[in-house]
Amino acid sequence: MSKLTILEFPDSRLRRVAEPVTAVTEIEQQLARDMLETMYAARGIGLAAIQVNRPVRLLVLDVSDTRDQPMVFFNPEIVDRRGSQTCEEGCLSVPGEYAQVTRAEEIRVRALDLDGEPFEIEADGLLAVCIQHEIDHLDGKVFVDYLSPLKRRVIEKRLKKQQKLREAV
Ligand code: GNR
Ligand code: NI
Repeated sequence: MSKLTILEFPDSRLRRVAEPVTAVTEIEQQLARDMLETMYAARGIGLAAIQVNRPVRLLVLDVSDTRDQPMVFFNPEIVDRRGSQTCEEGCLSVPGEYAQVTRAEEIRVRALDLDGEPFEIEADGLLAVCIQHEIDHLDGKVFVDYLSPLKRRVIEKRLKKQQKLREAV
C-alpha cells in the first residue's frame, strides 16, 4: 500500500474529465487500495482518482462513523435522482474551505465493485452528497464551482497563498 499525493485547487489537472476503466485488473485494484489508504490518512469521507492525478473513473468512500466500511466504485453512473438537500461541504483538494452546496436528496447509482462486478445502490443523506461530490471530480468539477465567482476567487487567493507559504519551507 502507498499513500498518494492529493492535488489542490486551482490545479488545472483537477479539470480533466476522467476516462472509464476498461477492466478491473490488479492495477486498478491496487489504485483503489492506495486511494483508501490516502483517504483514511487525510480523514476524508471520499476520494476520486482525479484528485491523486489518475484520470480514471474510480472513487472510494467511507461515510461510516467507525471508518470501517470502505466502498469502491468503478465507472459510477447516477441512473436516478430525486429531491434536493443542502449540505456544508469540504474537499481534500480545497483544504480548510467549507460551503453550502445543494444536490439531489436521493440517488440510484450503478457501478463496478472492487472485483469488477456490477452493482446498484440507493443512497441518501451524506452518502448521496459524497457520491455526487466525487462524480463531479471525475467530470473535472470541484464544489467551489457552485459558489459565486467572488467567493471562488477569495478561496483561490487563500489557497494560493497557503501553497506559496508551504513551497517556501
Ligand atoms: O472528506 C470530505 N468531506 C465531505 C464533506 C461534505 C461533503 C463532501 C465531502 S467529500 C470530502 C472528501 C473529498 O474531497 N472528496 O473528493
Ligand atoms: Ni473533493
